Amino acid sequence: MSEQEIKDLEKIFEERIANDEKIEPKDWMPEKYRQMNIRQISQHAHSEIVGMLPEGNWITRAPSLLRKVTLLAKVQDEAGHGLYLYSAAETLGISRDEMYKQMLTGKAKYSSIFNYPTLTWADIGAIGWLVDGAAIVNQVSLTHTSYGPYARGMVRICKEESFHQRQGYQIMYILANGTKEQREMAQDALNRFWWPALMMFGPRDADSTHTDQSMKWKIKIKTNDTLRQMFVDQVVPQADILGLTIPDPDLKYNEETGHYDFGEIDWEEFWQVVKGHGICNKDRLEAKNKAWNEGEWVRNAAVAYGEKQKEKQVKKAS
Ligand code: FAQ
Repeated sequence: MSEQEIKDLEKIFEERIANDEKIEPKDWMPEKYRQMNIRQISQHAHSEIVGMLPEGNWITRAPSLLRKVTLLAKVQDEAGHGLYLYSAAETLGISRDEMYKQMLTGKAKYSSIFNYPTLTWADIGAIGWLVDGAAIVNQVSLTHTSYGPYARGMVRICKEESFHQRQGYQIMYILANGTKEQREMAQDALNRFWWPALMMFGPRDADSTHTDQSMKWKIKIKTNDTLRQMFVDQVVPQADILGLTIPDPDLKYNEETGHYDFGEIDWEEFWQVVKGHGICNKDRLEAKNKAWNEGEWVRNAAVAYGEKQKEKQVKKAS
């Protein structure tokens, strides 16, 4: 393709973005746009898949049969989200195997939040309320992202995440209105998950590598700081209803801006976790590698079954 032809295609692409048109898999797109989407969508998929581990840890210990089936269904939903997202990324020309290997080898990132342990049952409530809550704030904005398959995947994922958020909040509500020990357990979970939940939105806008270009191409619709503020504004009144205290002495409603001001995030901790030095980074990757290795026979059996079915169809047709 000549330089002029590429320039013309770039112009058409930029116009389509400006007009809020969705970019579809077979459309022409700049290579950088393709790569940025692969990066974000695959990291998002890895987060869903690794995110099954902290909650999966409590399935056998959930306090009742109802809690057990609900948690089981939630964790299965997260697997489904991972699969939609891998499929969306595959439409950009990368294979699922390649993405998965990037995650297993620690080359690809996944959300920092899943490197924190789940120590008590209240942590399952805090994850549903805060982690799914933060995920929804981010993902509702991503339903308007410019890449069609990602945007459509987000619509369905958000519906399921809002159910997850409610089940988490309901766990917190029951605990917060229970015995003294239960209230203390709920408060302790909030204390440990509050700051990591705020870190899910990524570095400050001023320190973010990708935000400017992502916003230009409408891969991201809102910046990290904007989404973080939306989350804080949404969650503070919810904590008040629970009668729990958000562990931030600087948290205060600002009459002038109409938003809650909040304290400084420990960015040193954030980058340590992102770089692989969080409490559970090593365990998470070990668990995923173990599952991958031990599941080899299942994958082989599925491929063999698929081939047999194909042979049967060919025989029928001939
Ligand atoms: N953790 O330039 P930016 C869920 C990395 S929800 C780890 O600002 P960007 C649901 C970033 O990748 C959680 N790494 O990056 C669930 C980049 O590294 P790179 C997943 C982080 O992309 C609930 C570098 O720092 N949601 O799973 C984090 O513009 C319960 C510079 O940062 C999504 O992925 C972090 N927190 O903005 C499942 C949503 N933050 O690639 C189970 C889609 C930043 O240059 C249970 N993603 N980094 O090596 C996004 O919206 C964006 O990618 C952000 C980051 C906002 C996460």
